[in-house]
Amino acid sequence: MSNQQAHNLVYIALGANLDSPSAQLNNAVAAMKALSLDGQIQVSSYYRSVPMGDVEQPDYVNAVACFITQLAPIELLDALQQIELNQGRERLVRWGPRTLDLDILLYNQQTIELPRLTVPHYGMKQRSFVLVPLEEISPELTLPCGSSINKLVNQTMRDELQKLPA
Ligand code: PH2
Ligand code: MG
Ligand code: MG
Repeated sequence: MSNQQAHNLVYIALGANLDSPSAQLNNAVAAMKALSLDGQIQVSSYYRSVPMGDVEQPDYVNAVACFITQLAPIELLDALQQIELNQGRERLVRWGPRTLDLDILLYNQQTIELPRLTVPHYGMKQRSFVLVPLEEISPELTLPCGSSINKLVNQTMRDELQKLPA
């Protein structure tokens, strides 16, 4: 991309519900440091959450991370999918159990509509396991649609999650 900025602030949702989910998230955070311009990555607490959707499966551990990257959106998607594969991700059932899911939530304030990638993430405004950790690391955040994070989060959403000890 010709007008790609050198510094892009990105937010990533992490989720896992197989093979020691918290350890999967730890490994993913370590791997994502390589995508960060300065090697720094900000990570929320880990939250236990009941599975969304109709598939019977174990509870999830979810978190949100943010960092600055020089990668273009599709390069970032490729890198995240490689991390998912490295950690044993198999795409069997839509919304089914997985060792690791890394979803791009936000890429600067950009709206992206590509065959492989929609940003902001299409479901993020409805999901407690995304919004609550997002608010934890960025309480002042405003989404590209103009909604501020603290207006999107409510007590019902907080009550749906169990914060895990650090
Ligand atoms: N991810 C899904 C389907 N359902 N439920 C929770 N609680 N957390 C997730 O990350 C999640 C889910 C597919 O991406
Ligand atoms: Mg995904
Ligand atoms: Mg997902």
